[in-house]
Amino acid sequence: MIGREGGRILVTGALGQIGTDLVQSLRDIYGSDMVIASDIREKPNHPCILNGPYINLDVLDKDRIFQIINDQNIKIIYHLAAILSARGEENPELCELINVEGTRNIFDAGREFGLRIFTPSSIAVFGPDTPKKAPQVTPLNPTTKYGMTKVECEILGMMYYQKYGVDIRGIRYPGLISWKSPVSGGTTDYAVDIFHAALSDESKYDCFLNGDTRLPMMYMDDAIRATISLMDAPIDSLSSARCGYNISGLSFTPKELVSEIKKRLPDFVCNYKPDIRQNYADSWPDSIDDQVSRNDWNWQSRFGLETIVDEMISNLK
Ligand code: NAD
Ligand code: AKB
Repeated sequence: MIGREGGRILVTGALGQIGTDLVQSLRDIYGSDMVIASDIREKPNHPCILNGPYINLDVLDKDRIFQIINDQNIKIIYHLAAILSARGEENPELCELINVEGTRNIFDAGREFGLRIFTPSSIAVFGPDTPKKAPQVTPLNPTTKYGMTKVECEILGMMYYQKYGVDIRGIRYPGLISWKSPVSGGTTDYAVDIFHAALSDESKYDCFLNGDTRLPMMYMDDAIRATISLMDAPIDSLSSARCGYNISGLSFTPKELVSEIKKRLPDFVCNYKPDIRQNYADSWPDSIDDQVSRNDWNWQSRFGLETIVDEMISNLK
């Protein structure tokens, strides 16, 4: 039995940065057999995924999604399969296809089978005209293709909720910092890569953003707790932000992160060599106003910069 619905949980895109952590947390709560991890990649090799069921699933294959939901008695989906910002700008057609069509397939399954669905949004929904501290409600004019797909999915989610009663919920995640899996394809990835580089023999990193780029960030443990809390919240406590709740962790610049790392690893050297990802970062806000999440489902972050740096270094060592 899972939550209110009874039945099992399916996680799409489970081999990515969030899935690796989320699958483990869900299995700790509900039991390994109740949580089916899936991804387009065929062979998982991570211990967090190998300790329970795994299915190969492309979210563009609607028939197979429906078949799995039916055969495995799925009642809840955490839909994480997506293309992130940097990879999305390299291949906008693929980004549109996977992020929007893949999500529409999951929403259609929600409509057919009466599912509860979590689908992440991102701070990338905001654009250069957003105030530096992004409000929950503000015009959404992203300049990246990735951000545009996230806005489309928030709107689509509200449409499926209002028209068909599908219980879709989402969070606008900031950049996430974690140690269990490597990251790639995003703009906030520097804040994970930098720890791997700092702990390497060379202890040197070429940062692809300039040192003063302030971005909203969050430690993965906070993000997982937010995700599970939102999915557990009573449906009538949720407001019109239900498909894209702002949540705030902390904000820092690469220079501030480097300074914290150097307190623990004094020989570490970081050079700043901004590339095209600087443009994406420059279009996003510095920080996030998350008052609506605090009011609706009692959200509050726990991890600050010093604790995150301690945790990353001790776990990666
Ligand atoms: P990730 O890139 O690490 O993982 C995505 C996974 O999706 C990969 O394992 C990939 O193999 C899989 N995938 C790609 N195409 C697929 C397909 N057609 N069918 C099935 N699987 C497919 O991404 P992540 O960081 O884990 O992000 C998960 C979600 O959270 C995404 O929607 C992302 O936009 C959102 N998000 C992430 C962050 C972050 O900092 N990690 C921030 C904001 C929002
Ligand atoms: C990315 O950098 O693309 C993601 C995000 C903020 O959505 N981490």
